[in-house]
Amino acid sequence: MKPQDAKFPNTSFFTNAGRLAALAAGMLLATCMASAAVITTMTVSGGTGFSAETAPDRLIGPGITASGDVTTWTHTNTSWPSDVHWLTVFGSDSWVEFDLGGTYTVGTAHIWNFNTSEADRAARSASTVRLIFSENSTFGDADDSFQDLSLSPGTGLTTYTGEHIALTQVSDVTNIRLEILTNGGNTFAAMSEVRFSAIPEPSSFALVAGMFGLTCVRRRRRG
Ligand SMILES: [Ca+2]
Repeated sequence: MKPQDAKFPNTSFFTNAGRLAALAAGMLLATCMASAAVITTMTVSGGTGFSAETAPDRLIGPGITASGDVTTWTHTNTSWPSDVHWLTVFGSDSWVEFDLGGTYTVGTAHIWNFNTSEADRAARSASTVRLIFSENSTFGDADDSFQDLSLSPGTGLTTYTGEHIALTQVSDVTNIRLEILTNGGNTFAAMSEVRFSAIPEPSSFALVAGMFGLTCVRRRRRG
């Protein structure tokens, strides 16, 4: 018998109640974690620099197989122009801005780099991108913060599941600007799909913490 079992015997009502409370809290925590979901209200605009066939809205829909867990979503490897990739002139036109359609605490960036079957896939894929988080639709003012991400090129395969990068948790975000800082060296830069997931609101965690606290108090009084 372990020491803690001797201190809190299984026959104790409060021990059982505490375990049930802990189990309930754990289930609630799991529910909260599961509620971290891909933001579905997002729209995008930005640099094209080439043609409407490669417009930024290709980053949120065409080519992606959006089913189940976001980390399993795959993107087609079709050559461009095929309406499924965003392709732009690298430099002053290699940026997009996402309007999240609401206010979120953003936890994860989901990025499918340029996943064409063409030979210039790696040269046009983004290598480093800067995400600028804003609490309004204006970029360059005091509320902005940013995080730089390093990316690998798309694999060029239809089984490509992208990269899922945890972000420094930024709250109250309404708009995100993505700038391609470096690519593989080509005149053009391209990406295939970008999504973001929101994390649970702090109030959910406070509720869970409260339940754990109640459990600890009851165990302490009994012990
Ligand atoms: Ca701003």
